[in-house]
Amino acid sequence: MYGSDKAVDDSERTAFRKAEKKYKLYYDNTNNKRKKKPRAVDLSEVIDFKCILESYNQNNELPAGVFKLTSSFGTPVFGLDSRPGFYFIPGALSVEEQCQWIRESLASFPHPPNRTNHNAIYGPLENLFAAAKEERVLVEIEQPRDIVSEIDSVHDAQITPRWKFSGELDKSCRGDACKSVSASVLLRKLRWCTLGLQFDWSKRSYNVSLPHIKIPEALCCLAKRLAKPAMPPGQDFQPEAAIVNYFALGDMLGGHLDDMEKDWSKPIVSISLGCKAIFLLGGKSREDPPLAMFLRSGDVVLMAGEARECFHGVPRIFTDTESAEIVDLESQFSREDSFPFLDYVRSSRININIRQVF
Ligand SMILES: O=C(O)CCC(=O)C(=O)O
Repeated sequence: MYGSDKAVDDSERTAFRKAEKKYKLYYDNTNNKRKKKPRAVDLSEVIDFKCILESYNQNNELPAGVFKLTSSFGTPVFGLDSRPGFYFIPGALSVEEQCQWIRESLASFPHPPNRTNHNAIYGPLENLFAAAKEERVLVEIEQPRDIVSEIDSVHDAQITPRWKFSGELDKSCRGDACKSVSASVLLRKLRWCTLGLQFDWSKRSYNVSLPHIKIPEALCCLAKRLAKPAMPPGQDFQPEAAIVNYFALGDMLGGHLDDMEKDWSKPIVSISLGCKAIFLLGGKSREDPPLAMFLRSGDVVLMAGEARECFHGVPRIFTDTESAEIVDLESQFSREDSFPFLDYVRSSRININIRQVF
């Protein structure tokens, strides 16, 4: 036999990586781009809180290992015996609320001083969404030499405008030498945006010296309301920072811990919008086999206490009509003049996770 049991691929080494590999999107027929077919995946072990809620509403029954929290929260909040501090609220947001936060996530959150993944390359970008809607392009601003030398620190490069949206693509440029890029491509390539206190990914910490504005009041109110079932009695959640993740087909969020906040008794409030996804909730070690569960638009996850020490990630989103489960969103958006939200939401997922930092 060629190879041996010892020659295990690096990616298979931990239980968490194995699960990521199991659910991640792979294609059969990778040689022929047009005929690319997503590889079938066994979803029989994925926990489905929508079904759990339906059967609970019908006959008051819950599967083994799942409990319903006794709280005054409007809709049922479920927990898992094996993961104290983890709560799942299926369908916590109405369709109208989902549309509102999808709109905000695209049209207003990625606006300076909030930073996005594009800051590192382009500096702050004003009105990305409007520019995409107007089919504008981003062009580099010619900088006098002395200004260039003043903005070469990483910090300044992130807050000094170096590019601006203009009406025309620079047709003279090609490939890497290109100094213009269309706003709609940038919108598609938006991966994250940070609200409130700014998270510095390179240092994996909050950088309070970066310019920032408070999280919008309406999002604060929503987060406070949603956080209640996981809050220590008598205390109020104080939303100070949020990370908005944007997923396109094939994107995944690898297993990680959110451990840069001071007080882990306070929950992370995590809102799902758009296409359905798989969420993996591991244990305190990557060796612990994770539980897989579906996240649909409008679902909310709370992670507090011990659950803050659990590895988690999103290996997969589903954009095909049957699996994405966004029919209600589509009909709501179709009723309004909501181009290009509808297009975006059909092929994407957005996650807003809100944190108390101190
Ligand atoms: O997208 C999700 O549902 C999870 C997001 C997450 O884990 C994070 O941003 O830390």
